[in-house]
Amino acid sequence: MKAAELFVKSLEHCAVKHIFGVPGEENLALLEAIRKSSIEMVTTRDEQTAVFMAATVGRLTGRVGVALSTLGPGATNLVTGVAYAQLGAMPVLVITGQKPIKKSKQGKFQIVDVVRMMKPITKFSETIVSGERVPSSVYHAVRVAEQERPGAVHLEFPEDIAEEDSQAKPITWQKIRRPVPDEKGIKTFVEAVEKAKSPIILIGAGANRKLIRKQLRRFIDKTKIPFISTQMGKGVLDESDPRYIGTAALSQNDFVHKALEKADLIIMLGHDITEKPPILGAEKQKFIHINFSAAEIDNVYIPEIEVVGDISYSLWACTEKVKVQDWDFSNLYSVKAKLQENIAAKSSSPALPIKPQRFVSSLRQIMPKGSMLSLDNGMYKLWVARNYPACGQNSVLLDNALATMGAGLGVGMAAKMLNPDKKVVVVAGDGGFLMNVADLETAVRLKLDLVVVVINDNGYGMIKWKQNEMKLADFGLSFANPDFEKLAESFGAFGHSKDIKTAEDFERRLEKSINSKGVHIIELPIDYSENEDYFGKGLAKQLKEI
Ligand SMILES: Cc1ncc(C[n+]2csc(CCOP(=O)(O)OP(=O)(O)O)c2C)c(N)n1
Ligand SMILES: [Mg+2]
Repeated sequence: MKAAELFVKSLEHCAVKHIFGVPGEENLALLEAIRKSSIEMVTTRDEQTAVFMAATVGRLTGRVGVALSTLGPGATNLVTGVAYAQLGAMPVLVITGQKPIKKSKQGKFQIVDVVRMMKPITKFSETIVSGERVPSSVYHAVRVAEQERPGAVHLEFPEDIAEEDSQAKPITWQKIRRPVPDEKGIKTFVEAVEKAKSPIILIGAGANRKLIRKQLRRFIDKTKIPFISTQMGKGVLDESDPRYIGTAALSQNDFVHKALEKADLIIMLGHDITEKPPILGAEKQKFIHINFSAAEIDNVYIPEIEVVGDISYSLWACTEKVKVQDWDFSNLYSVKAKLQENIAAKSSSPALPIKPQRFVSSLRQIMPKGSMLSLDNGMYKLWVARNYPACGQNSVLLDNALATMGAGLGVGMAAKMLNPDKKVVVVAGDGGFLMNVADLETAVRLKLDLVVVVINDNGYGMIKWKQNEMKLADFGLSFANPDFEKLAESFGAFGHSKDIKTAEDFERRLEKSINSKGVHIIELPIDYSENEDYFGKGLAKQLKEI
C-alpha cells in the first residue's frame, strides 16, 4: 500500500471521521487517499479555521480532531489554532506536507522548519521518515493528543514518503482506562472536606472534558456544598441549580470572590493554570486540587492537597465516605443574592445600542434547552460568562486559555456539524468575526443551520475598556465596519441589521433565525459605556458595600 493510503487507513482505524484543512501540492497523495476513504474532507478557507474546527471535535468528543495543511505558509497559518488546542487541552492532530526529504530541486523555497516551529506549542512534533513508520507514528500521535492533559500533536508527512510503498499494517485504537487515586489520596480528600467550616467547589475546564456530571451531582446532593464555575467550567452542572453561586469571569474583585473569601476550603475540580486565574490573593483559604494530573505550580496556584486521578472516581469515593458536617454556607448565599441583583439591573432596558445586561438576558431567554453557544473573544465574553447561566455540559464554548480572537465561527461550525439537532449560536465581536469571516463560505457550503450574532461597537471594545480604566486617551482601537446585510448576502447567508431597532426586535430576530434554515448574521449594536460601572473599578466600588 502507498504510505499515503496507509496514513489514511491508520486514521480510520483510530475512528477519525473528518479532516479539516487547506491542502497544498505536497498533500495531494494524502488527499487522493482521503477521497477513497470513509473520512469526510472538510475544505476550509483558512488553516486557522480548520484547526479551530478540529480542536472542537477533540473538545466535544474527547477523541482526536484532525487538521491538514501544506508546508511553509499553510503550516504557519495553523499556528494560532494549534496553540488554541494546546492551551485549551483539546486533542488535535495537525498534519503538514513537506517537500521530498530525499531529493528535492526547489532549494529552500517555502521551507520553514515546521517540526521545530510546532515543538513549543504541541505535546509531540515529528517528521515521518519512512512508510514503514506510518501506523506507529500516527497511533502514537493520536494517543499522546488524547491522554490527560490532552493537547495538540503534529506530524510532518513529506511528499516522497507519502508515495513510498509500505508493508506495515494500520493499528486499531484501544481505549485506555484512566488511573485513579490511591486510598490515601481519597482519605486526605475526605478529611479536608470534613474538617472545613465553610467549603466551596470551584469547577474548572478539566471537569468539562469527561463525564463527571453524575458523580459531582451525587457529591453535591449529599454534602450540599455550593459551587462556582470558572469560564471554561461553565455547564458541568446546570447553573440554574440553587447551589450555583456564580461564575468567576474575572480574576478578582467580583461578587464570587467575596464568596470565595468567605470559604475556608476551595475544592478545585479540574482546574489548571492555563485558564486565567479564577481567584487571586486567597491567602486564608486552603486549596485542594482534584484533577487527572498533578497541579502545575505557579505563584497564582499552590494547592495544599492534591488528589490525582480520575475526577469522577475521586468524587464517587469521597461521596461514599464523607460524613456530612454542620457546614455554614449562609454567607455564600447572601453574596449570591447581591450578585443576582447586580445581574438583573438594566436587564430589561429596551434601547438600542443594546445594554450588555439586556443582551445576555435576551440570549438566555431565547436559547432553548440543549442549545450551544460559541463565543469568540471580546468584551461580551466577560458579560456572557458572568451573567449567562449555562445549562448543559459544553453548552457554552469559550476560550479562556489562549483567548484568541477569530475562533468563534469555526468552533460554532464544528459544534453544529457534530450536533445537527441542536441550535448553535455564535457570538463574535466586529473585530473577531472579521478576522476569519472567509469561512462563512464554508458554513454555507456545508449547509449548516447557524446563527452568528455580531456585536458591533466599531472597535476593539475590550481593549478600549482597559484603556479607559487606565485613564488613557481613546486611541488606536476604532475601525469602520462593512454592511453586514450585504456581506452576509454575498456569501449566500442571511443578513439582519436594518430591521433591528429595539432589544425586542433583536429577540424576535434571534428566535426566528435559530428556527430557520441556513446561516444567519445578526448585527447588534452595543452600548459598552456600561463596562465602566459594571466591571473593574465600578464593580470594586459596589463590592465595598458587602
Ligand atoms: C488574535 C488576537 N489578537 C488580539 C487579541 C487582543 N484582544 C483581546 S479582546 C480584543 C478586542 C476584541 O474586539 P471585538 O472582537 O470587536 O470584540 P469587542 O471587545 O469589541 O466586543 C483584542 C484586540 C486577542 N485576544 N487575539
Ligand atoms: Mg468590537
